[in-house]
Amino acid sequence: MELTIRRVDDRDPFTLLRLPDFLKRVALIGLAFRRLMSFRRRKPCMLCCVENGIGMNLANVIMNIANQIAKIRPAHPAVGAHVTGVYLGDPVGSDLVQELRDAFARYSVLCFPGQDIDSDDQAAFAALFGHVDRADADTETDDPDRKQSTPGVKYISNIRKNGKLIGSLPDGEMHFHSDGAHREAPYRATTLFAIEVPDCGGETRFANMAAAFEALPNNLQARLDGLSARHVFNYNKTTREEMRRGDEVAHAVHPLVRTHPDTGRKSLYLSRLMTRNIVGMENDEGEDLLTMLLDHCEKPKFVYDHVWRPGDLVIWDNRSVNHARMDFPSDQRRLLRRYTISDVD
Ligand SMILES: O=C(O)CCC(=O)C(=O)O
Ligand SMILES: [Fe+2]
Repeated sequence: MELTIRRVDDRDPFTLLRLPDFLKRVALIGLAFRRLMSFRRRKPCMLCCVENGIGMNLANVIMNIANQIAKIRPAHPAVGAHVTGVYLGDPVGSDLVQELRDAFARYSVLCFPGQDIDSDDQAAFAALFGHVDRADADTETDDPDRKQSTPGVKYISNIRKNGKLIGSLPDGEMHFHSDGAHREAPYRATTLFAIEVPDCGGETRFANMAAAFEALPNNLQARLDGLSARHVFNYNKTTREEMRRGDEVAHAVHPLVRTHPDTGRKSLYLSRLMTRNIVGMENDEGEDLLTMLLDHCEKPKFVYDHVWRPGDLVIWDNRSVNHARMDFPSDQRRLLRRYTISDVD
């Protein structure tokens, strides 16, 4: 099913051609204005008089008119959608924000292809969905996220300069997980912007944990609701087997079934990489239950594999999806820019 929202697709002139003449003209004026606004933002001194002259209210009205067509197309029957016709290097018109939030609640993963954005643009986009994390590097804490963070932005990359990694989570396969499950307050959402991607492999996989919960028999749902699980994390470990070995540095306990605050849907909150055990079931029975649930929620019917192209901006909801990464050749460069989003205090 396709949801149409108002926004001009300036990357697809044929979309414009399908509009009635009047709307085409309005859209083109809006498009030109948006370009002007974008230029003004990058060269503020030269064009500030234009902004003052027109006034921000009028600017917003014109941009909203220009937001004629954006298409949101499901990426997979269970999870994810592609959003085209939205250029995130420009200010997003006010009426579009709610539509994007609604789409985010509905699809859990949104991909905006063909973006040309800097880190400020990405942070501004992330701020539409919550509080953008700006944690300072802090070497005293146990939390590996805080140790790794520069203020806000983080790079996911296997690129090495003078033998030293320029980013985190560098190489190969990474098992399913939910960002920040090892923290008392996990991350609400994560954004990744693709700068360099390998020719093959390195897809990010998204599993709809609400659909996985809903597909379980009622008696099992009732049994799980009320249980909790312990989650661990260490940035140097990307598979369950590695994570189970030795000295995890950070952990937290959360309910095994969570209710999404925006949709009211219940979902499973456990993952192959991070969930060490179900609390009170540190025996074979608990391990069997965990293994069964992990296999269940990774079934293809719940999972969308995102094939990256440079310029893709993806946001996902850690409250309703797990994500993983497929293996990729070690001699190919991969570089993505990341911001996480937390609940607003
Ligand atoms: O590299 C990827 O595709 C995903 C990395 C990841 O898990 C993350 O950024 O949270
Ligand atoms: Fe992650």
